[in-house]
Amino acid sequence: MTQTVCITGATSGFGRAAAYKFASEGWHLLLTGRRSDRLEALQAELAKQTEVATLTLDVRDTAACQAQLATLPANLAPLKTLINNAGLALGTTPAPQSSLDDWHTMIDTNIKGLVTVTKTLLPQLMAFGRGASILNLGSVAGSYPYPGGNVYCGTKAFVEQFSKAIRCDLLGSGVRVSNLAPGMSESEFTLVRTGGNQQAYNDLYRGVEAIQPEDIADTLYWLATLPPHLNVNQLELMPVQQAWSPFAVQRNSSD
Ligand code: NDP
Ligand code: 8X3
Repeated sequence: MTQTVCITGATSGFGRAAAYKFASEGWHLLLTGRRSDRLEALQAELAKQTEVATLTLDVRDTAACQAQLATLPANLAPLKTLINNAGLALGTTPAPQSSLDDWHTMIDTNIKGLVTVTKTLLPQLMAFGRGASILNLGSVAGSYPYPGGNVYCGTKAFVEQFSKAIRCDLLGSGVRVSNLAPGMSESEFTLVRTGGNQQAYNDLYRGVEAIQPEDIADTLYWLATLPPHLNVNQLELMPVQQAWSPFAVQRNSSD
């Protein structure tokens, strides 16, 4: 039977690597993102291996998501797996210095966009039933706060809890839901977060063997192809070279 995966944010990083992985395993692909030039290049490359459709789609555009995702091209139906990957962090500054516009963009993309795509594709995933999956990209930021993480951490906490809560609603449908929560990973994510600061990117990854997009692609593929009676609720991945720090304590200078 045809196996089709829809990947949001396929133009870069995890999503792009997942497109290559699923294509190499013979899955059909529906790839979305805002950068149409990258989608066209991906389609030209991957159509040599499998059926590929691309949609230039901003997940913040609810009407466009509903119009374009409600019905899949015939050669892609039925949809087995949705990878809710499109997302971003903007800024690393403490809350008082952060931009409210950036906060809203993260909420609109990581929360509202993910919810819109999920709601729109849910009927198709439920029609597939047993074996279907929704794989959400959370983050360690959803569980462990850090300075400057403010709204980004909040959006990923939402993704974790939303993933678990809709599992309750989908009980009996056969549709699985997983929250994949990676730690430090090397991708354009850091350039987006820092406004294109290549020095910040180099400094972050210097001397660290970070998670690579291909590691996440392999994990997503493993999740999507688990036996249909198994649901991984939550999966956290970190580089071996990353761990937690002690709590910060603010002491009174007079004591
Ligand atoms: P990248 O920046 O490499 O990729 C992000 C993708 O999201 C791009 O394809 C981008 O496509 C897409 N995207 C962003 N905004 C929108 C939007 N409004 N509409 C549609 N697509 C959008 O980052 P990663 O691959 O590293 O990140 C992927 C996911 O994993 C994100 O949700 C991120 O929060 C999460 N994550 C990342 C970690 C990391 O350290 N890198 C660790 C843990 C989780 P385009 O610009 O073409 O629209
Ligand atoms: C990305 C990982 O630690 O930069 O979600 O927030 S982190």
